[in-house]
Amino acid sequence: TDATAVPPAQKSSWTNFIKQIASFSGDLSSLTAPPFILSPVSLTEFPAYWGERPELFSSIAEGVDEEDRSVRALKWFIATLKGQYTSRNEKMGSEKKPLNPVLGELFFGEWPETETRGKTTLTVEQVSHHPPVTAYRMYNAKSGVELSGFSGQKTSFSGGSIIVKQTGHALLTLHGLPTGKERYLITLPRLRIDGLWYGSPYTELSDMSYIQCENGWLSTIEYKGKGYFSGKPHSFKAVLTPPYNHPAPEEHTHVIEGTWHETSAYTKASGFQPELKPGLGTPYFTDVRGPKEEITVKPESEQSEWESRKLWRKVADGIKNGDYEVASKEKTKIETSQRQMRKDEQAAGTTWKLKYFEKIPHDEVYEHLASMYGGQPPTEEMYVYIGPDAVKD
Ligand code: HCR
Repeated sequence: TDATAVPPAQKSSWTNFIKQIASFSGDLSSLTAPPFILSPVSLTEFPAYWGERPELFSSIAEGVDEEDRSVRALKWFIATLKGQYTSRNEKMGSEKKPLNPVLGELFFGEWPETETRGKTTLTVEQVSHHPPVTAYRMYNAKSGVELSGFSGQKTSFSGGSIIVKQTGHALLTLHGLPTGKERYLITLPRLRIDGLWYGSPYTELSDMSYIQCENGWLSTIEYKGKGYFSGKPHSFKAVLTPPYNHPAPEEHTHVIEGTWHETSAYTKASGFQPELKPGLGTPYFTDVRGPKEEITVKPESEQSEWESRKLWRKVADGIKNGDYEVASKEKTKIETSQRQMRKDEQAAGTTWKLKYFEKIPHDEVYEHLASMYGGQPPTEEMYVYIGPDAVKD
């Protein structure tokens, strides 16, 4: 077999890279990859995938009851997966190695207000460099829907694929419902990066992830790829179950099956029949074949030196223009200045201070919600948003 997607001049460097990955477990970001696989986009931009269906996000709060809101939360979550996991393949031809954010790197953006929705804003901060950890907060003030979370990766190599265990979690909070606030824990699927040998990596999801609402509704999402139960890539099956003390659990269990990059539909929706509800009335549960809305970011001339696109501009241009010498020279400049900052901090006995988030070692909301369905690990840290528009309720 031949690594067909690898430019001839980079074949040996690609083979070396794969060998390095295979003999190494941990933080992939520190490995040097051949130019053809480099992406000009920093990992701090990735949380924007959560917001690319802004109507679905803000309308979670419009659900008439807990069951309806849980359905809407699941629908929005599934609809984000295509962007999260296949958009690099669509835009750049394959999964690529994102730029490894520096500590303190920031990314801001918004999905502007329209007639049908309020404005949704996103704040992202890189809270750790090695290993990379990204904290984010997305908020729609009009509907009171907020998502906050953090994202890290533990990687290993198995059977020719990179296995990525995602660390971190997200909390979805609906503020200001007539019944008070309602919180949901969202956990993240495991990734397998296949197609490495051919030089055209793509991401497949595996295992399970959960959306646990504090009032007891639980979505269990099972991911399968090609060759497993449906034989189709990017398949999933989601089961939404009512709280344990619900009087009619069977009639209120929802089952949705399909592919997360195309369409999914109910295979069981007895009782509640949300597909008949206004606004949810399509034969599909999710249909993400149409366009999504990318985040709006203010021009670089108005950005600070810490904002991702401005910070990486010269490196990104080098990668885009195929001028890898420039890219690597500019990357070295950024890394050198970062090392100097860490040295200065050490000498002064200080540490880097986060700007928009505060780290807490144990997240009680996570602990409580994970214990409801036996989620692992039993406890986890969290980065709490402390920006000027933090919601206090
Ligand atoms: C694993 C990955 C970096 C992390 C990316 C994450 C998990 C980040 C959080 C997002 O919400 C979802 C997401 C999607 C990406 O699929 C995932 C990336 C895929 C590749 C990249 C590696 C660090 C790069 C490996 C190098 C390969 C492509 C040769």
